[in-house]
Amino acid sequence: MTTKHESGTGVAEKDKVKVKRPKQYKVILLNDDYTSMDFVIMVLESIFRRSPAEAVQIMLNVHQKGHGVCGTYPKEIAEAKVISVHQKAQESSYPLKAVVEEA
Ligand code: TYC
Repeated sequence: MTTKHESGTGVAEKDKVKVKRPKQYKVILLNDDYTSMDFVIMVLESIFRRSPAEAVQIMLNVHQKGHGVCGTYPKEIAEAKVISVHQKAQESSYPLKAVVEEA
């Protein structure tokens, strides 16, 4: 952004005002051999607000490739989502893991 102002010289000067957008972070879901597919789909719908069709796609992608992106968020939100995944998994005794990665 550029703003004009007068600093006493009678000449309007321009100051550059940098607009910093918050850095984005990916939440990556990791595959394992024990968490049920239905549970992963439920996590993707409830924590990551994915549609049922998107949730199935992301789950299958993680199941086949070993990892996959659930969503991209500002740092604090991404970290809070990882904590929610681990809490829900622990409640159901699943070893499901998620990690945050800079986008
Ligand atoms: N691999 C699991 C199974 O066969 C399903 C699964 C998918 C687990 C994605 C974790 O992040 C995951 N039941």
